[in-house]
Amino acid sequence: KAGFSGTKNERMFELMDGFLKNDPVSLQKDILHHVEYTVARSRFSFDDFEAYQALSHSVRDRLIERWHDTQQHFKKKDPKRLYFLSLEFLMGRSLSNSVINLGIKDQCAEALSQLGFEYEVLAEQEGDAALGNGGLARLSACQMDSLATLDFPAWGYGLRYQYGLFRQIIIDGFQHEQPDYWLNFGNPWEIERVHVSYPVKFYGTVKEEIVNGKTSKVWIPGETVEAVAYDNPIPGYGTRNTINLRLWAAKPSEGHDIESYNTGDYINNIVNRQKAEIISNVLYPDDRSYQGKELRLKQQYFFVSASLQDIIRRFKDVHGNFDEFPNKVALQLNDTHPSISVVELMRILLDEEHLGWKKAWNIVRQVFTFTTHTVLPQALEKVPVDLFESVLPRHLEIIYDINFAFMEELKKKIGQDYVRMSRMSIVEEGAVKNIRVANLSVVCSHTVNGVSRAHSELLKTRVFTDFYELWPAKFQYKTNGVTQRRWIVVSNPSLCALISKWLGTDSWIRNVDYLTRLKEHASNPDLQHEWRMVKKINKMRLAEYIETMSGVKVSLDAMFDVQVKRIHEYKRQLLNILGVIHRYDCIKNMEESDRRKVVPRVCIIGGKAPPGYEIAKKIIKLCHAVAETINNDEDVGDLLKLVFIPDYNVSVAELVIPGSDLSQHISTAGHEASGTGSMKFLMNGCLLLATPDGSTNEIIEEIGAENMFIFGAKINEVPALREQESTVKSPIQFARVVRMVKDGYFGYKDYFKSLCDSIENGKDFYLLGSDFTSYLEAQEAADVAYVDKEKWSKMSILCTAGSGRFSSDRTIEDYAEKTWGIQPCKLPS
Ligand code: BZD
Repeated sequence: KAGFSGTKNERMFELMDGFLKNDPVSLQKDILHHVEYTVARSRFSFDDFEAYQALSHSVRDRLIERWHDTQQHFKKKDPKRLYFLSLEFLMGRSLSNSVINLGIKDQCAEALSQLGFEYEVLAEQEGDAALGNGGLARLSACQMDSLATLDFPAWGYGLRYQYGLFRQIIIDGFQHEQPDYWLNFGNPWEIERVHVSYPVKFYGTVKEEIVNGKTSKVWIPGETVEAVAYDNPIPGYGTRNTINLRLWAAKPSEGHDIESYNTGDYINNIVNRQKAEIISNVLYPDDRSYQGKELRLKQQYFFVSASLQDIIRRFKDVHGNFDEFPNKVALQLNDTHPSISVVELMRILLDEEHLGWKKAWNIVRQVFTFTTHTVLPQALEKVPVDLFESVLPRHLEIIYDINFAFMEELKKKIGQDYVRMSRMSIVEEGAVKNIRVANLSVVCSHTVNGVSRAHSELLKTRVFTDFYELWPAKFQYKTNGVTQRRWIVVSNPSLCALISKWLGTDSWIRNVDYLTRLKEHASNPDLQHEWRMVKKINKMRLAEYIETMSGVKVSLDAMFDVQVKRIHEYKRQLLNILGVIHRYDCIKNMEESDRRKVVPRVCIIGGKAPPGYEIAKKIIKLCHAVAETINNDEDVGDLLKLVFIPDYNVSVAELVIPGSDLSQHISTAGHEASGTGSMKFLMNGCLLLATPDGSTNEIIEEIGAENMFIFGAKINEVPALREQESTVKSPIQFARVVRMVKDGYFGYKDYFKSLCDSIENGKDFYLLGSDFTSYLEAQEAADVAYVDKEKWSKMSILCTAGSGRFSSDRTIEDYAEKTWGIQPCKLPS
C-alpha cells in the first residue's frame, strides 16, 4: 500500500494476515503455489513426486510457523533446556508423521484428491532419513516426538550425514551394501542455516600463555573445519510446540589456510579444502567397535564442539556469567558417542572462559547425564591415547587432569586399592594405552541410566560394579518406550480408528493410559471381529509387499511370524531359521492326514548385517537358501513359507509391524539391553514369542505371561549354562537340523560350515542348542493358540491394551522429572 505510515512491525503484521490456514482450499492454493514456484513445474503438469515435493513444502511452511513461535516462546521464558546429543537419529519419513502431528491429514487428502492425487501414494514417494543404525537411533527419534508432544523445551543435536545407513540389496541370497544417497532428490524437511556456523578445530599443539597474570593453555589447531547448521522441525501432537533437531554438516572453513593460497597452487588448495566435508560424509555402520578409527573420533568431536558452541552462545545471550548454567542446561549423552563433550565443556570453561578448575569441574558434573545402550563390556568404546593426542591434544591433557582428580577422590574413599583404581581409571594402561570413554562418561555425569530394569541390574552387577559401589545413587534406569503416534496412528490408521471408536475418544494418542480401558472389551465378540478385520487389511498390504519384493505368494490364513531387527548372533536369527528347518522337516515326514492339522505359517525375517560381520552375513544367506528349498517344495505348499524382506528400515517397519500376528524377540538372556521392536509389535496387537531378556520381563508384568510365549534360559542362568555347555549334549532335534545344513541339504555346504561350527557343542556361546527345545515348545503353544480365533483375538487386544507403559511419553516424563529436571514450556494456543 502506498503511503503506509505505521512502524515496520505494524506493516509486517498487516501484510501477514495470521497463520496459514489448514482447510483443503487453502492447502490446495499452497500446494499449487509450491508446484509453480518451489518445484518450478507447471501447475498443469506435475507428477506424483513433484506433488509430494509441493505438499511437503506446504506442510513445512506450517511447521516453520510453529517452530518460530516455539523458539520465541522458549527465549522469552528462558526455562532450563534439555540438549539431547546423539550421533544417530533414525527419523524415517517426515511427511506422514508431520501431517498427523499437525492434525491436517484429512484436509491434505481432500485437497489432493480434488487435484487428482492420492495422499497415500504421495507419502510413499518419500525416502527414509536413515541417519542411524538401529534401536539406539530409532529411540532418539521416538524420544524427540515425545519431547515435542509433551511441550518440553528440548533440542536435539546430531550429524547431517550425506550418506545414511547403507542400502541392503540381496543378490543370489547374499547381502551387498550400496550407498544411501538420501539427499539426491532434495530434502524439504530441513532448513539450511548458512549463518549458523562454527569453526571446529583439530590437531596442532598446545601452548602456555599468560592471560591477566594467570597461566592459560592455548590450543593452536592444525586444521579448522566449519560446522553449518541444518534445522529439522519436530512437531508435537495436539500442541503448537515444534522443537528443533539441529544437524551439523562439515564445510571448508573460510579464511583458513590463506597463506597457502599465496603459494600459487590454487587448484590443489581448493581440492584440499573440499576434504573437510569428509567428516560428515558417512554414518558408520554399527560394528560395536571403532577402535582406532580417526574419522569416527573426528565425527564425534565435530558435532559435539559445534553443539556446545551453539548452546553456550544461546546461554550467553541471556546470562552474564556461568553461575546459572546448571539451572538452565541439561546435556544428555546418548551412549558414549558424544562423551567427548564433557572434556570439551571443561576446555571451554577453562581456556576460553577462564573459570578455574574447581568452578568448571563443578559445573560439568551438574549438567551431564548419560544413558548406555549396551550390555557387552567389550562394546564399550575405547580410544587409543596416541590417536587422541594427535587429533585433540588439549583434550588429552584435560582428561589426564580429570582422571587425576578422580583418582585422588577415589583414594580418599577406598584407600590404596590400586587394582580397583586401575579398573576404574579413565586411562587404561597396557601395551596400547587407551581412554575408556565409558568410564569418562560415568565419572563426569550426575546420572547414569540403563534402558530397562534388567539392563540396569547388569550395569550394577557386571559392567559398572566398581562405580555402582562408589556412587549407588548415580545409577538409575528408564525403560525404553516408543511413540504411539508413529507406531499406531501413522502406520496403522485402521487400528487407530478402531481403538478410538471403542474407547469413545482419541485421547490415548496423547495419553496412553487410556489404552488400558481396552481390557474391558477384550472378550467382546464385536470388537474381536473388527479387530480381526483390521489385522486382515494389514496382512493384505504386507502380503502384496512380500510378493513384490520376493515373488513369493503367501496365504492370508497363515500366521505371519516376524523377526525384523539388525542381524546379530546374540539376537539369534539363526535359532529362528533352525526352528523353521525343524518345522519343514516335520511337515516332510508327516502322514498326509496329519498335514491337515498343521497351522500354516509365513515366517518373515528382515534386517541388515554389519558389513564386516561374516557370521551375520552367512545367516542372511542361510535364510535365503532355506527359503529357496521350502518355498519350492510342493509337499509343503501354503503350510510353510519363509521370506526375507530386504532393506529393512523405518518405513518398511511401518508396513510389516501392523501386518504381523506373532513376532520374535529371542536374544540370549542378558544380551539385549532393552529391545524396542517388541513394544511396536505389542502396540499393534501382535503377540510376542520372547526370551526373558531386556525389557521383556517388564512386558510380562503388564501383559501377563499367559498372553505371551516365553521360553529359554533366564539371565542369571546363562553363566552356568555357558560353563556346562561343552559337557551337555544338545537335543537330538537340534543336532538333526544343524546336520541338515552341514550336509548341504540347502546347498552351500562349505560356505555354511563356519556358521554350523559356531553353534557346535562347546562353542555355542549364544546357547542356541540349550534353548532349542523350549523354543520349539513355545512355537507349538503359539500354533495351538492361533487356532482358537477368539482366544487369539483376546490375547491380541490385551497386548495393545497393556502397551501403554511402553510409550516413549512415559520414558520422557520420567527422564524429565528424575534425570534432567526440566518442566514443560507450552506455547499458548
Ligand atoms: O539400543 C540398542 C540395544 O541393542 C537395544 O537393546 C536397545 O533397545 C536400543 C535402545 O536403547 N543399541 C543400539 O542400537 N546400538 C547401536 O546401534 C550402536 C551404534 C553405534 C555404535 C554402537 C552401538
